[in-house]
Amino acid sequence: MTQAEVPVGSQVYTEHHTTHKAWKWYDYFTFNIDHKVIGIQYLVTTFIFYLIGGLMAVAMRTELATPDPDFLDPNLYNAFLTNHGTIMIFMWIVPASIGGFGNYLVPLMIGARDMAFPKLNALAFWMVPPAGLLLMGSFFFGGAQAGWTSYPPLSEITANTAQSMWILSLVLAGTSSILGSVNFVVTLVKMRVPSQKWDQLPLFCWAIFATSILALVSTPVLAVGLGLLLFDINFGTAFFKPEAGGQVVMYQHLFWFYSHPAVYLMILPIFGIMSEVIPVHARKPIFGYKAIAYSSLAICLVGLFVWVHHMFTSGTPPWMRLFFTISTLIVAVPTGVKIFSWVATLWGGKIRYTSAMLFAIGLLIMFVLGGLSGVTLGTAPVDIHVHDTYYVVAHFHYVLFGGSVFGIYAGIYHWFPKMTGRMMNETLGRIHFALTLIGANLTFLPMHELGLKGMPRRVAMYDPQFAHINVICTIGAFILAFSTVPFIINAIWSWRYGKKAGGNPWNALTLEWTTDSPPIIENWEVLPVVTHGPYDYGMNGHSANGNGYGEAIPPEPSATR
Ligand code: HEM
Ligand SMILES: [Cu+2]
Repeated sequence: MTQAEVPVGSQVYTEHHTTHKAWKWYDYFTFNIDHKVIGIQYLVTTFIFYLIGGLMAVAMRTELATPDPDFLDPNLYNAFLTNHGTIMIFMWIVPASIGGFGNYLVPLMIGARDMAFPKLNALAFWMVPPAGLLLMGSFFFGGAQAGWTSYPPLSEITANTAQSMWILSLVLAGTSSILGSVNFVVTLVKMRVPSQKWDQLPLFCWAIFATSILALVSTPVLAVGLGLLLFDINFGTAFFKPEAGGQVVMYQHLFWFYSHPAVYLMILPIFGIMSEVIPVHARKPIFGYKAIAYSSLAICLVGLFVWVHHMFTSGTPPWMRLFFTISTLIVAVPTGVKIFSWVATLWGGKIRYTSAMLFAIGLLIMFVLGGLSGVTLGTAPVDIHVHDTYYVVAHFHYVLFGGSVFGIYAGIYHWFPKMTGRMMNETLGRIHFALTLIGANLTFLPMHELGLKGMPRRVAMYDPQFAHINVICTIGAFILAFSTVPFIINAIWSWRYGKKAGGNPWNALTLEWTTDSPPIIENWEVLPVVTHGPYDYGMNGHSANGNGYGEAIPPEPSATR
């Protein structure tokens, strides 16, 4: 498709769709209302936060290489610990997967020209950088030190100004995510091309739909908890101060009612990415489309009733522990359904070991390991034993790093050609993958043992008996840090000089691949028509339409040789 030249910054909406061209680099620094610009703004901004949070992790691991506190001042260690966790969750995984991929892909996957509320969308994005700046700024006031959970009374007595900035930062990020979620729900319900039925919706869209509903239910509860904490710290109230009749445990309930579902806010969109990447690179229809779509909804529903598993040791009575153990284990069922469906999709597939596919397979391995330790932790008797030890740290890094970061990378390798019009370098991608897999396992696998042997988490100094294992973890952390180098080189270099991608380099069947790469400003010259399901690889009998969508099975792509 060729477009006529237009002056940059010209009217976004034109009556005749003949005059649009891709955006220029400086448009990415403005209040742009195109969902594709916003998606890339999210992805790049959050990746910068990821690097900052990663540097904090490396500093912590350097400190932990020896039992003594000899590298970081202990207060600074606490501040790094708190901000590392906060940044990784609230400034990276959540906004990258929902804000970044969600914004870029949802309208393209449903044949829409934009999100339902483009200005609201831009507003939601522009809340993220100030939220990050507030966090960074808190370091001028000692840095928030009470951990990413910020339990009172600790959070009410350490570094108050910094703690208040931390709260405001999270409230800002939470508001952004609420605005984004409203937008996704309305977009998915109202903006699909008329020919697209719900059961022809790509699974990534189903995932974003479920995630948005979950965010709408849970995020306001966090805002309430944090708001009350802010009042306690600054205005002399006593919601969480036991000496004045407040209840510390109430904070934990409010916090975990959001923050447990937050793990699904992180993982569901990533699951959505998996369901797109795997069938395309295995050339097979996804196994169990409906099971995957509905299991997202099931995970959301059950996920709202398990938060107390974080509070087994907070004076929770035994009958309640039993209830929350059971509900926690039930979540493993719909999650297992998804894992099973992906493995079944891979089974006998014509797998292309592209970087995207490698990261997807890596995710499967890491997530299964993290899921297993999760099942043990969800069981109250085990949790009581290893609570607040490195076993927990090992578990959540397997699911968060292995389950989320691997998925984000898979998504980037998969959609980079669509977003930039150019291919990424596969050799660098494989090096990136190998280093990431080795680094992550070297860092986090030994932590299981540390935890079982009793090393507490959130400490800058520890008993010398743990020293050897900690050295291994620290070496792993350096490998992990280094693993991002080939990725960054690859992304920057390929963006400018990579091989031209064309509209559909992977020969995929979902709608986003039916337009140019990168798509023109309003996505399509002529809106696409959906004639069959999104994953009909290798299936015959679907007639093609004017957009080439639904053509019989394409030949092996040139992109992967
Ligand atoms: C995107 C990936 C990551 C996420 C989502 C993540 C998340 C978290 C969270 C939520 C905490 C808990 C903070 C707290 O308990 O207050 C934490 C702690 C920690 N993380 Fe990460 N992290 C990630 C990557 C890494 C990496 C790559 C490393 C090491 C190379 C690392 C090392 C640590 C360490 C040493 C702690 C302190 C553990 C403790 O003392 O309890 N993290 N991380
Ligand atoms: Cu949980």
